[in-house]
Amino acid sequence: MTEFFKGIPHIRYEGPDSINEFAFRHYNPDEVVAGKRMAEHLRFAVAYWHSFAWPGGDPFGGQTFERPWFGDTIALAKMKADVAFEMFDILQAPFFCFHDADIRPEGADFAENTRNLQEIVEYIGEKMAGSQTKLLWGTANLFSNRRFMAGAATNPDPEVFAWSAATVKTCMDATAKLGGQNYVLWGGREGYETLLNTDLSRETEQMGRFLSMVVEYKHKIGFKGAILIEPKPQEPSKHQYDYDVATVYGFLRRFGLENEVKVNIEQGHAILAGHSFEHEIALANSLGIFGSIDMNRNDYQSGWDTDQFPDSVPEMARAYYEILRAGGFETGGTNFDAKLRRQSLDAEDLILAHVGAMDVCARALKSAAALLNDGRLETNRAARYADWDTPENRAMLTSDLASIEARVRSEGINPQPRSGRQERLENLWNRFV
Ligand code: XUL
Ligand code: CO
Repeated sequence: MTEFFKGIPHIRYEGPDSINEFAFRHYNPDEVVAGKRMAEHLRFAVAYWHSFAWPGGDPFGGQTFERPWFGDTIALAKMKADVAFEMFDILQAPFFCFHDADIRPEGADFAENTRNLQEIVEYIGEKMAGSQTKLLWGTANLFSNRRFMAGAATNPDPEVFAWSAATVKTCMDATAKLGGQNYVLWGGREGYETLLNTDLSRETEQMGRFLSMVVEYKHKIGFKGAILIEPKPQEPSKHQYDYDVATVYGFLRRFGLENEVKVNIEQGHAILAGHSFEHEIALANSLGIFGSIDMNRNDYQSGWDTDQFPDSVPEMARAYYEILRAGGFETGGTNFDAKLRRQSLDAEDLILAHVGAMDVCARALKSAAALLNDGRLETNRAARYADWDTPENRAMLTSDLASIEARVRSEGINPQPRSGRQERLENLWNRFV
């Protein structure tokens, strides 16, 4: 045991009436909801970077957190892993996620980075052997170091492309070794600051080839997990190429990868792109590329990615409703890509942030499942489109404009507007959340 979480009890389900802060009120892993254990529906993951690597800085000030494992040595990286696995155990977290740079010390060159990564992956592998926590996904940090300031795969300098490709190979190896269920690519610097110095055609071609190489390598090593792209419209780049789900789908089609790559949708990124979270999930589902979610919220006034823990059951219920309609997660899960506020210094804050977030998601899941089970929303939706199910109407979709014109004339078609019943449906929705 390390000292960090000393005195903090294991978190157990105690039910909605419990006044114990260190207990779940709604997340009951073994409770069956819509035919599956809650733990299997939600597939919660802790994000290594925010919880254990982030120092608490903001644009106006540096580190606020003082963690005994901060520093670039193997011994400290091992202490960080010890603390991380203690937290996973306290929370009964089913999964975690990491970037290479979160878990290993930064080396002087590529060879040292790889050695460090391998040593820590070995150590984490041993810890996982004695833990219930599995790896949801691994990824490479191709955005923090200054070498990536003009992008990774999209960099004008081919040496950065080479470094990035080599790094992703080592991170895919690490993810496969730890039994990861997905591999994620988030291209925070894959975009531009100004078009005045950017060759957009070259950069997107480079990015397409890079992604194809990732898919080829996945098959080469027999990695069974999903490759996921995480869309975000901007921040840190002024414009990012993986803007949103629709843009990513277009990109995948352009490079013939739409059956190979799915999306990891983050709530805050959806908001930054001017969408709701549920829109992005529903669209990904309809395109057959829904993979996983990063669960955090943005502050709606700030206009940037504040990565806060979720606190709104109604918002989350919309998201889980779409996830349930999509048939639930396969390899994906609910990754808390969320960080504490920089004044939340205590070890308790880290635990309670996750406890609250897990409870919010559990309540939302239960509401969404009850709504789906009630069935009225779906009956109404189906009824709204029912006229499309007649043979004559369906035939229009394989017809042509002239034939349809003839039909409108001969049948005297004269459509009458019908209510969309939005408020009635909102009233129904609100009875469940
Ligand atoms: C950044 C972000 C990343 C990705 C993984 O906004 O969400 O942490 O989830 O690189
Ligand atoms: Co994210």
